[in-house]
Amino acid sequence: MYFVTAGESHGDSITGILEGLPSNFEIDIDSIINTLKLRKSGYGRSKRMKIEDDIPIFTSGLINGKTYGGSIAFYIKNKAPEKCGKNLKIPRPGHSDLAGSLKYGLEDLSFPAECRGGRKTAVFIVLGEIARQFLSKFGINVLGYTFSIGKIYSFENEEIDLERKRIYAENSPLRLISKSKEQEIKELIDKTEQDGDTLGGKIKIIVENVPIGLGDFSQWNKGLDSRLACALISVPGIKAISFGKGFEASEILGSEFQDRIYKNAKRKTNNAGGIEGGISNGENIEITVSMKPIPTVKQGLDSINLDENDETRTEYIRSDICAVPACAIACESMTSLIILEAFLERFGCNTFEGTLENFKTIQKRILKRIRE
Ligand code: EPS
Repeated sequence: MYFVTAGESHGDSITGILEGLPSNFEIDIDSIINTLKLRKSGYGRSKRMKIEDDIPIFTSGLINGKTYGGSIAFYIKNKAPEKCGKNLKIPRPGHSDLAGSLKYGLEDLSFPAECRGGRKTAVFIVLGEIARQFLSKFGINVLGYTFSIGKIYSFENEEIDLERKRIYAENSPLRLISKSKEQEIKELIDKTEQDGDTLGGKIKIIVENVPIGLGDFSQWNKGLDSRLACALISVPGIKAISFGKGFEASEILGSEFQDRIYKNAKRKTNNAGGIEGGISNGENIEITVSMKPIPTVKQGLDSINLDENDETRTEYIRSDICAVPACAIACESMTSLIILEAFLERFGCNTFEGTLENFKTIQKRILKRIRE
């Protein structure tokens, strides 16, 4: 399986291609459109979200909504009236403006961010939704949700199952899994907007019912955690990733941290976050990522005019105040794509039915070994 994207945030359209899905898998396009709507609707998003429709147009790879083996290609038309290329001369700290333009010798500094900006997450969400739908046929559920915004952490209700958490998240303007702190966070976003500033936050991603054996221990780049980390750090704004207890792990003794193994390979803790030695161990995969605040800020930041090398302040048109809820969906999508890639390596066949057969046979073999 392989996926690529193309397009600019203010260009004609943004595009995605996904290849390597087994045939005879039916894609639910309405559900993809619904997730794209959720991506736009988070509290703190920019006025641009009201301009865009975000409807994917599929141009290949599907016959009557079902895969047949050919690459799936689609595009989302941009509606924002601005044309690509703003003749930007003052690089915005935190964007790819400076380093990207110096690298490629660009006079207009806007193009690197046009290519790498947050709008590309719409493409990843279409790709990721296809992956999430595929995985759900095998009982594997993936959810990304907001854990904190700024310094405010939402209370986590551990009692409810992942499907209930999804219902909460999809009905929350902040993609929280409980009502706790919702009002406080909204007020923080409003105040930050008045101050002409922006906010980041933390996102949790949970994968449930993960089969044992996804990813590999043989090479540095084959580990499931290596691949998830690579994909998640590519989401615009993500600056840190941790699996399971993550950063806390360095403060815990070895005897406490390790997830002890009991009869039938059962565990009572999941400090490792479901991956040991680069391979899924059957526990939930639990990841936390940290998103930095949006780099375009209304109050302006110190920078230079690159043509004149004069110190000045950045210019402002508009920006999101907080895009953590949208980013949580993008992280869910990237996780779904990597889990599906590893899933197809282990169980994949040319057809959906063949994949299901492989899955059942291998799962049966593993369960027999640990249950008998
Ligand atoms: C973005 C800046 C804003 C965001 C954009 C990402 O767009 P604009 O420059 O047009 O105001 O709204 O995100 C999207 C358009 C989107 O669909 O997510 C940036 O600087 O990366």
